[in-house]
Amino acid sequence: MFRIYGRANSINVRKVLWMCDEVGEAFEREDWGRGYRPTDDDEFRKVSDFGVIPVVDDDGFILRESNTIVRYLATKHGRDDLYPTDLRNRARIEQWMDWAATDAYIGIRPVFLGLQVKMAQFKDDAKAIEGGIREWTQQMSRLDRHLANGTSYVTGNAFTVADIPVGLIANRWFGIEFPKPQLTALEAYYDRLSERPAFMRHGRNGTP
Ligand SMILES: N[C@@H](CCC(=O)N[C@@H](CS)C(=O)NCC(=O)O)C(=O)O
Repeated sequence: MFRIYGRANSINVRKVLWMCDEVGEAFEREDWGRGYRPTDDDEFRKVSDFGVIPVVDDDGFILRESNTIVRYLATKHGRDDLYPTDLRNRARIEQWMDWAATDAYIGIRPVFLGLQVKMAQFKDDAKAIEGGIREWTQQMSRLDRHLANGTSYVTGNAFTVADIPVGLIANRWFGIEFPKPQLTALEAYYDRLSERPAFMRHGRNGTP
């Protein structure tokens, strides 16, 4: 059995849920993390000592890091269409997954935790929120320019695993209220992803 540890409203758990749905991986899920049982609980630490979700247990094989889990599932299911073995096609996908987890995420954190979660540490920190908005907007404008060059998905004209983290960031961008420029290629991309039932279930489901 494929068991997912983590709350279903976490952006990183949602990558795994979306991917399971895409490849038809049956799973069971336990709620762990903010608002549920804490990840420093001894029971969680027996599974993973890193204190973050998601963690998965695939018949005794424990794995963390959401993007790695997404790629693991693609390979497990032989989905070369979603995660090609061709060196350059694969590298281009990984480039976008790395961007989503690093440069793109720097600005998102203070904005999401301050404006959406209203976490004590961020909610009154206008400077951090403003800085986050500036940084996030710059990154999303870069993504918009890339998409405006005529590609339907981030790596070309086919949906791949790269669109999972990037699509969830787009969902968060459109789901949180703050002043933002109109990014029409990004809007079109968001609507294109919305043709996928798995994205509607685990991404564009009302939770940013
Ligand atoms: N690089 C990790 C980041 C994991 C992470 O930061 N997860 C957040 C949720 S999105 C978390 O564990 N938060 C603590 C909590 O919910 O208690 C991954 O991609 O899986």
